Amino acid sequence: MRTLLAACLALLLCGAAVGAEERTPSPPGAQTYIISPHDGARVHNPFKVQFGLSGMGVAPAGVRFENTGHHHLLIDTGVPADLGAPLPTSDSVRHFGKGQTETMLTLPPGRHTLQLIVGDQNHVPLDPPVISKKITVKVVR
Ligand SMILES: [Cu+2]
Repeated sequence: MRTLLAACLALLLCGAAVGAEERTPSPPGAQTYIISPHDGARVHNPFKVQFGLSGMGVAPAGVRFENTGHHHLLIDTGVPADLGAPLPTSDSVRHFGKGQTETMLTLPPGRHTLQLIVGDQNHVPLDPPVISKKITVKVVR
């Protein structure tokens, strides 16, 4: 009985410790990519960005459903160093928590980088992370 109690307690403690750092697993082979514009495109404001996802599904933030996530668009910024934390929200890190798969963007003229990263229901990147190639667009006007 004593051993059983100790085992239960250890399990609880370990469970809590793991839970704090646990990230949602991504399905093997899951990929995200920017369908359009293409890398190196010249675009006019406002322009449409279409998000692609394969090997997993899109679900709104707050919804726990296996093998799903929602898109985040990184604008002129890289992937955050800490992938264990929820993605911040800013002009350069935009959340599509309703499950959107495209957006209209208006950016100042010049070169900009765009990249997608999929987050789980709590906006935490999946493990391993599902990140698109970073593309560059040139906003002409
Ligand atoms: Cu999010």
